[in-house]
Amino acid sequence: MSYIKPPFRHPDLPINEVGYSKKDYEGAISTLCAGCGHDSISGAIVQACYEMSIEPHRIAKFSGIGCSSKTPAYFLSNSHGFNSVHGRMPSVTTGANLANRDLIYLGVSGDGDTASIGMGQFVHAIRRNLNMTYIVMNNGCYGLTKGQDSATADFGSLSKGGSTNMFQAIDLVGLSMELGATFVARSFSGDKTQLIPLIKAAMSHQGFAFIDVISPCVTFNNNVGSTKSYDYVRDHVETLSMMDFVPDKTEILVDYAEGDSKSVELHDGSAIQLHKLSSGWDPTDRNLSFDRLHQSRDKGEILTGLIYIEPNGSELHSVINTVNKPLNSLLEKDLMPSMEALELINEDHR
Ligand SMILES: Cc1ncc(C[n+]2csc(CCOP(=O)(O)OP(=O)(O)O)c2C)c(N)n1
Ligand code: SF4
Ligand SMILES: [Mg+2]
Repeated sequence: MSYIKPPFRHPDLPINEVGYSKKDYEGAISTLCAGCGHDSISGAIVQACYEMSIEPHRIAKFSGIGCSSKTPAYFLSNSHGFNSVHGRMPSVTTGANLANRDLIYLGVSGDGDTASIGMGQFVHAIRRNLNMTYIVMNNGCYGLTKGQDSATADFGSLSKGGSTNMFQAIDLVGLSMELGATFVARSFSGDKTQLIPLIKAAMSHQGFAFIDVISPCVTFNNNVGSTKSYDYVRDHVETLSMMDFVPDKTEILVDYAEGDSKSVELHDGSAIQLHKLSSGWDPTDRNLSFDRLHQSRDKGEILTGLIYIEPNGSELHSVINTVNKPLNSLLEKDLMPSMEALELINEDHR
C-alpha cells in the first residue's frame, strides 16, 4: 500500500534547468522503518536526479523484492518503473534497455536480492556491460523477511538474536571488478556528500555502473557485533577519495594539490573530479584498485568512494551493434528484410 504525498508545496520551490522542482522527483511516503538506511539512499537518488536536471520521464527504474526493492515507490514517481520478481531485476532491465536504448536505466536491489537468488542475473548484466546504474542497498540481512543473515554478512558477525555467522561473505565490489564492471563504487547511506556525486557519475557513465551502499537495517541488524550497523560502519570507513561530479560544459575548479586530484572525463562530456585521499592509487588502473581493495579487506576496513572506472568501455548496444534508433520505434518496413537481403541470407544456408 502506498501513501501519496499531498500535492501542495511552497510555490517558490527552486526549479532546475529543465523546469522541475525537487518534488517532481519524489515518490510516495515511505513505509520503511524510521531510520532505515534505504530511505537515505532514496533521498540521495531524488537529489542526484534533480541536480542533474534529468527529465523524470527519461528515467526507467527497476527493482526485485525486498525492503530495498520497495524503494522505487518512494522516489521518481514521474518516471517509468517495473517492480519485478525476487532477483530478476537485471534480466527485466536488460530487456527494456534493448528495446529502448534512449532511457536512463536505474536498478535498485538488496544484498539478498542480488547476492543469493539474483546472483546468476547480476553477473551476466555485468559481463554484458549493460548500460545501467545498479545500486545494492546492502544491510547484510533479509530485512523484509525478518533479518536472516544474507550472503554479504561478514564471517563472524553477530545477529540480533546472538548467533554467529559461520560463512564467508561475498564482496559484491570485488566480484563486480573481477567480472569486468566498468564503474565500481562503495558508499554508506549515512554519507550523502559522497553518495550523491557517485550516483550522478554512475548515471552519466556509459555501461554497467555498480554502487554497493552499506545501508543499516535498524530493526534487525544494527546490534553490537554486526558489521553493517551504523556504529560499526562509522568506525571502520576508509575513504579513498572525495569526489565532485562536474556536468558537461562546467569549469573544473581544483582546490586540492595537483597530484592529489584526478579528472576523469565521461562519455557525455561530464567529468568526475577526484580528490584523492589515498596515495599510490589510481581508479583507472584495475590492478591497483584490486590491490587497494584487498589491503583494506585484510585490515577490516570498509573501503568507500569510486574504486574503479573504465570510462571508455563498450556497452551492450555497441558490442552487438544495434541501430542507433530505439528498437521499439522501428516500423515494420525497417524490420522486414528486402527480397535481396533475404536471398543473401538463404544463400548462406544452402
Ligand atoms: C522467489 C522468492 N523467494 C523468496 C522470497 C522471500 N523473500 C522476500 S524478500 C527476501 C530477501 C530480501 O532481502 P534483501 O534483498 O537483502 O532486501 P532487504 O529487505 O534486506 O532490503 C526474501 C528471501 C520471495 N519473495 N520470492
Ligand atoms: S526491516 Fe530493516 S531493511 Fe526493512 S525497512 Fe525496516 S530497517 Fe529497513
Ligand atoms: Mg538486505
